[in-house]
Amino acid sequence: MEALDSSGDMPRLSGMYILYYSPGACSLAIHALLNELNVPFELACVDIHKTDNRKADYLKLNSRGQIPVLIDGELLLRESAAIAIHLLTKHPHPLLPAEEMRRAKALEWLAFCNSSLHQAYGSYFLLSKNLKDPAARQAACELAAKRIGFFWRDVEAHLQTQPYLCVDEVTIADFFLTVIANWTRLVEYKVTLGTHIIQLCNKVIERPSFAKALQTEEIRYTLQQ
Ligand SMILES: N[C@@H](CCC(=O)N[C@@H](CS)C(=O)NCC(=O)O)C(=O)O
Repeated sequence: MEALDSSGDMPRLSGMYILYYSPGACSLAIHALLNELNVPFELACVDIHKTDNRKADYLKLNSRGQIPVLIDGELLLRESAAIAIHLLTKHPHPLLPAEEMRRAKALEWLAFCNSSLHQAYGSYFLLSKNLKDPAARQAACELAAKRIGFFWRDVEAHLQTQPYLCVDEVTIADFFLTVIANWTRLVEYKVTLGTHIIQLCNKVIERPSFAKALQTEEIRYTLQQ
C-alpha cells in the first residue's frame, strides 16, 4: 500500500474512495465504516509513527499533516467527523440514524468522541513526547491523564443502563469511542476504563467490519480495566 506515487500526485481511481490512514489512529474508525458500508475503497498507509505524515508529498494533500484524508473523486476531505458524516450521508446506514432525535444524539456523541475525548489523548501524547524536563513532563502528563480519566468516568456513568452511547443502537460514535479506548495502553499514567465501556468496545470489535479493519491494519486490540 503506497501512500502516493513518487511525483507526489494524488492518485485518482474512478469510483473508488481512497483513505489515507495510519495503523490504529482515528482513521481506523473510517476504515471500519468503509467496510461496514461495503463500498469500494483503496487504502494508502501514511504511518504517523514513522513521520510519513510530515513528508512533503503528504503535506501537499493535507498541509496539517494529519490523518485521515478521504479522496472521493474530485473531493479531498479532511477531519474524520466530516468524512464519517459525508460517507453516511451518501450511503445512509443505521450507524447514523435517520430519525431526527436519534440522529442528533448520535452526532452529539460523535462530536464528543472526535473532539473532547480524542483531543484529551492528543494533548497527553503531545506533552509526553515533547516535554524534556522530567518534573514538568510528569506534572503535565498526570494532568492530561486525569482529564482523560474524567471523560471516561462520564462515559461509564452514561453506559450504566444502556449498551451503546445511543441507547440500544450502535452508531458511528461507538466506532470512534472503540478506536480511542485502545490508545489507553499508551498512557503511562493510570487511566481506568469501566466495565460498561469495555463491554461496548468488545461488541464493536466483534463486528465483521471492525474486525476486518483491525486485521488489515495489524492492530492488537487490548483494553485493561
Ligand atoms: N480533528 C482531526 C484530528 C486528526 C488527528 O489528530 N489525527 C492524528 C492521528 S489520530 C494525527 O494525524 N496525528 C499526527 C499529527 O498530528 O502530527 C480529525 O478528526 O481528523
